[in-house]
Amino acid sequence: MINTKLGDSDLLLVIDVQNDFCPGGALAVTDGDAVVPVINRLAEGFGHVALTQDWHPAGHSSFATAHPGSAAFDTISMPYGPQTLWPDHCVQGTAGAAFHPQLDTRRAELVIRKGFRAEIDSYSAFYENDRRTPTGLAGYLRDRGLRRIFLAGLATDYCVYYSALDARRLGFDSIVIEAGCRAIDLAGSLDVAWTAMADAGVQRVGDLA
Ligand code: VGL
Ligand code: ZN
Repeated sequence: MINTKLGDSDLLLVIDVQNDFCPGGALAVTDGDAVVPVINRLAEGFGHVALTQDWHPAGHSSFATAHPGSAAFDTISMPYGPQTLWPDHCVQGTAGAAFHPQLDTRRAELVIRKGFRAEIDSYSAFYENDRRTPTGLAGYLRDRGLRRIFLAGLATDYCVYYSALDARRLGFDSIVIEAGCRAIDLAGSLDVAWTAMADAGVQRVGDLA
């Protein structure tokens, strides 16, 4: 069991709660908007909250439309490894890239944008998909003395998963709050994600009281 008494070195990292990942959005996650009231409640218990925002330029290389002959959800080979292709989503400045209107962003201390380089995708809040180009979040957390990172948001099996693994890899305690997450679940990706997270020492809690 983890100690869920929250303190000053704990941060809630809210991943990509944006319109395009919610019902009606371009890359809608089933029931994605259900995380909003959960995350709003969770955030009240934390002294520190940070948000991530998927933030792609038009024509981004992760979009199927940028690869003639390919379709959304195909996997292609990129210089940094395999890349799933997505419908156009979270284009900078569009309504789809905005946070869900009911997400309470007031207490967020940091918004970290990712996926803004045209040639590389970024699932993780910490690194681009080459697993080497940092976003700067680790430095921020270290400078602020934040050591235990609780994660919630969209999607469990992509951006939450990669962020949770990287947090652990960087030496932070990493805890995924299941009630605050929903998954894309593409070809078994959710099971893969939970198994890999457990193997890496990422903790999983159903909810916080
Ligand atoms: C995400 C696919 C593409 C996510 C972002 O937030 O999980 N998934 N871009
Ligand atoms: Zn994206």
